[in-house]
Amino acid sequence: MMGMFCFQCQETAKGKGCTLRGVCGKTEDVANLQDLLIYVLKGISLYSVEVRKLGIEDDEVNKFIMESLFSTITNVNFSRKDFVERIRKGLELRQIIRDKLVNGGGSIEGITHDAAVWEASGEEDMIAKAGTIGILSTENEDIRSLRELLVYGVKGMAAYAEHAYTLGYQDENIFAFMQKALAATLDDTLSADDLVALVMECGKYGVDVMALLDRANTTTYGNPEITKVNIGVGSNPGILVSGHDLKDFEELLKQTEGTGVDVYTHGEMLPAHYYPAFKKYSHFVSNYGNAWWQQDKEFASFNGPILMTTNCLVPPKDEYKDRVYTTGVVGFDGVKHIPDRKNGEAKDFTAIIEHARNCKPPVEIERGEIVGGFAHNTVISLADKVIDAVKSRAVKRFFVMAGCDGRMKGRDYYTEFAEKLPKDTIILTAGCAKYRYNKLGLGDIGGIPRVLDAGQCNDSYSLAVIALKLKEAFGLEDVNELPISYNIAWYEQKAVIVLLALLYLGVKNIHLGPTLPAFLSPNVVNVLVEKFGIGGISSVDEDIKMFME
Ligand code: FSO
Ligand code: SF4
Repeated sequence: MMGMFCFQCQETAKGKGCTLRGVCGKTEDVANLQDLLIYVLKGISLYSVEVRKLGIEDDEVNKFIMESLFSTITNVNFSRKDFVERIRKGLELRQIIRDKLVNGGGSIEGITHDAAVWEASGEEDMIAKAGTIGILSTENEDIRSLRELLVYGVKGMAAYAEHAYTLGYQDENIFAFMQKALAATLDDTLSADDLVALVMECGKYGVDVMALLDRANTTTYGNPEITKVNIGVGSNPGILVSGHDLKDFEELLKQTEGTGVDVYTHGEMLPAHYYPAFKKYSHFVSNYGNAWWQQDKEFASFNGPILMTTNCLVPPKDEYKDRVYTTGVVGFDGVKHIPDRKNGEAKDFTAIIEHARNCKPPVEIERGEIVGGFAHNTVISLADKVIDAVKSRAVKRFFVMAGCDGRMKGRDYYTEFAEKLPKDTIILTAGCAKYRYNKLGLGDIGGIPRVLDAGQCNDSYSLAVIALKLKEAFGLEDVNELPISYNIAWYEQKAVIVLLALLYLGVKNIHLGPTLPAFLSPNVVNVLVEKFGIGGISSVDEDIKMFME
């Protein structure tokens, strides 16, 4: 046994690192193969950065790096076979891009790093190699911390870039940054300050990628609208769609039309209800359940098949495993997978639709409605109302509580925090963190709901746009002068890019919980505290007092 080491998410074992098996369910071999895949991506990047200098943009490399990074995010892919295949393909691509560099007149002389030259003859070779290149192979704790912070930021960026790409939107500068950052993590001459600078630059591209995805989503599906979402069930069999991929969702809606099979959202797919393009489908019934980590119970009672378009997948229980379908970069050995689009045609969802026809309708677990759709376009159209409410002191403060939910007990904090907030405050949210308080019935202030849901985690961008617009409207110099506090919950690496994007936009005093990332060394935490006033959380009462002062 060679062990593993992963500390990329909030639930990492003992707040330090998973060493035997992931708390997420990731096995040792998969964890190590993921590390090796990242190593391969770094090796490819050493060449692709040089190839780009020759004016050559390699679409295949860009796509492969983006998808591979995405596949290593927490709860995306647990399949050993998928990672072995990706590493094999990666080594092939590394050779191709190397040849392009040579043929284009570039020099490979300086590219001597092991990541650029090692070879594997088979799976066993890969496993052996994986044991030598893990996170802990960077000995200096601060350099390791900054390298990993950068890699996790880039992983989050890749996920959002992939969603935009699927809708036909891409930005070569974003691909170039991902590759530059990956290559930089192999460079032993870079100081901690150099890496801090790259982490900040990562935030800039974080803003860009979320703006790109916002444009892709709203151009394709319209601007989210204020929407009441049913949380009950209908009487037909259904398909439950989870994850973040709207293109999959659209194609499934089209293919289920008239089949007698209803479509439901789960977790982060809830905001699909807010898009005008999906409202016309009468078989698009409701949102079933809560955040990702409750899927072990909710998938069981749903009775029908479940489509996982992205994270967060929890290793499925036997009781419903045969009803789970993965697609895109998601994978789990022994679970059915719906293949990618070919030649620009839609994915073929026939198998899951046929499966649904023979299933019982979902068991009702709750009834009622939740309201959402407060992305930037909607909130800005309500700007006068919002500004008046702030001026008249009817609204004293906004709380950005975007981010992720998770299993950890301490996350009860966020429910209690929302409940105890003074009644003249409004919560701005996005991501699956909202499930901690979106069913509490917190009321409204003069018609403005006290929980404004902008959408998925990527729609945290909307919250930043709203803050910047309010700054303008109030004629303020600095976004930090607004009556907005940030109490953000994080879980996986998309939250890392959201955080870096907020820092890039100049937001200060962000509080991050339920625990600070294990991958931040004490010195890196100090830098974040000194430069940005980043803090953790303490008790609900103390924190509310601190924020309201
Ligand atoms: Fe949640 Fe999972 Fe959207 Fe994350 S479902 S935790 S930040 O993948 O992506 O908010
Ligand atoms: Fe552990 Fe999180 Fe890594 Fe899974 S993703 S192995 S839970 S640190």
